[in-house]
Amino acid sequence: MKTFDRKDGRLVMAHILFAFAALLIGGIAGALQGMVRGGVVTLPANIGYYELLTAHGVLMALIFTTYFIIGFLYSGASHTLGGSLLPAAKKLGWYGCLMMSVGTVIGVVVILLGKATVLYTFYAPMKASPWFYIALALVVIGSWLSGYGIFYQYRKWKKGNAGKPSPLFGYMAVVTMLLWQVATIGVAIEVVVQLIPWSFGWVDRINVVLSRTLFWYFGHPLVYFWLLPAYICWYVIIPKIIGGRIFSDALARLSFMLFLLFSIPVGFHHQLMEPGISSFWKFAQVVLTFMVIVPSLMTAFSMFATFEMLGRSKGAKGLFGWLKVLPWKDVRFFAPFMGMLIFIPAGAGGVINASAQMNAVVHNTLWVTGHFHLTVATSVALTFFGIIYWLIPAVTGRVLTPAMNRRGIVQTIVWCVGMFLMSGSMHTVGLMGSPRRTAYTTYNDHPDAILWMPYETAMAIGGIILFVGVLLIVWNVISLMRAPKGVTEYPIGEPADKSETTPRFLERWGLWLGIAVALIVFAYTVPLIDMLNNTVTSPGYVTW
Ligand code: HAS
Repeated sequence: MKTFDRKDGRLVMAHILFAFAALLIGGIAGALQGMVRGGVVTLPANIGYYELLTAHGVLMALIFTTYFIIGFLYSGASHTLGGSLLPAAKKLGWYGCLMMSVGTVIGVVVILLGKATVLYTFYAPMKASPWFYIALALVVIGSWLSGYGIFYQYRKWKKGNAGKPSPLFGYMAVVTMLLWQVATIGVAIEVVVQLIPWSFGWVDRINVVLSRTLFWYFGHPLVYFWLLPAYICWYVIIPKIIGGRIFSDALARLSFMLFLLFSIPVGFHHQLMEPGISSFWKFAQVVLTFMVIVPSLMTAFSMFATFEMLGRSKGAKGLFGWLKVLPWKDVRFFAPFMGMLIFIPAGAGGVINASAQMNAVVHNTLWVTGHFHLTVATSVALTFFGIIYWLIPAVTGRVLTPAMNRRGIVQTIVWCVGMFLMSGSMHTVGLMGSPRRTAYTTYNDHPDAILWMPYETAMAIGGIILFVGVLLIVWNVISLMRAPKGVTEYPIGEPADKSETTPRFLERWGLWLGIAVALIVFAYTVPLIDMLNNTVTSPGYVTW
């Protein structure tokens, strides 16, 4: 069994530990803010609800995810693209990590000082301290450096293995980081060209629609930057853990490429209710949004096929006979599987959001908060949690014990119960009109708002249960760091049909990047020209 390079393990662990520290602090902020919103507690006068909401969103959605993803991708690049990281790739990884950490610390301090209560989407014309935007820029630049490290490792592997298709994990890591590089250009322009000069007072006013458009150019592919590493686990790791095979290597690669093509030119589906964008371009981007659903449907098909093939090989009968042969007591499978299962209603919610007429009903309500707690905070987060039970032991030279495995199963169940209560209530009360991004209020005892109250209390109870889930996962991470010494395999699945050749065109990066750029140019050029000609601008506001 190939063991993991221990020096590379340090880089991976630095990212993973930072991610879980962010999860813990973000979880404390989340639990408090959830209890306030549910009317269960009131905060002391010097702590603001929106301040906690900003800390929660930034730490969970931006920091926990980015650190975990980079750590995970580096582990796969090291293991599958040559067995250890090349010195330049490792250096880039460490510089990236350092720069992101400086940015994160500055950002969190500024938020906690109450100088950047602008939520994780930092919409203008709410104006934060310039240091908040500088911190964000550092995080993004740091992540770029890490991305370059992965590209470098991949290029060198390709040079040394001319004519061979790259290992599936390495290929998927490159697509994920490529998507990230292209997507972050939007937010980098927003932060550097618009927000920093404006927050320093070098310019008085800001073009709001332009800034929001640049944000969502980044904000939607951001959700696939979260999702794709979870899909790497589903496609590559899960087949090995369950003792099965990857249904099709080529299908897996094609689905990743389709994400690169279709995940970026769709940001307007977050702005369907906003003025300043013509309905034609909103329609065009909604059509492209429906295209980005296709690779997720391919993933669902592929996962069902993997389970079905395993079932048949073990003599299972009937449509769902495969359910009986899956290793339910193995947390490395159980946690990601619950993520998959929950992605069915979570994804269906996304399809509802993307339908323009229905978006008018749900936009800016708690339904949307419910949607993203099912997608990123359940499907993605549970998959990431499932990964740590083999990743930490593999990269630190330890083994998972049965007690830790059991605690992992309990943690997964706690998470699902908490999320069912919290996200279920958010979806329901959102349909009843309860807005998102608001603190507790009964709107002067308005009869509609009174009807929302029981659901908001249920949300708070769900939030408290989820906080127990955060404590349990942090406990598990610490236990895994202290697990008995030994050798744990880095589980990489094999394709079912090894004779199936992977089409070469799937690795023609110039071609795919060219199509992606063409789609972006199509979807954004005319609307951006309109916005640049738009002279409606706004001064900044500090609303807190
Ligand atoms: Fe979304 C808003 C549309 C997916 C995250 N989304 C958000 C926001 C976030 C977010 C964070 O069109 C809020 C941003 C904010 O703060 O304002 N979303 C979609 C669509 C999809 C989608 C069409 N979203 C995600 C994912 C996210 C995420 C993934 C995070 C990881 N979303 C929207 C829209 C909005 C939005 C609008 C704006 C709303 C508004 O008005 O503000 C699709 O990609 C979903 C496709 C998924 C599927 C499901 C496939 C199922 C699979 C599981 C297979 C299961 C198996 C197990 C094999 C079609 C792959 C089976 C086992 C058995 C036993 C049966």
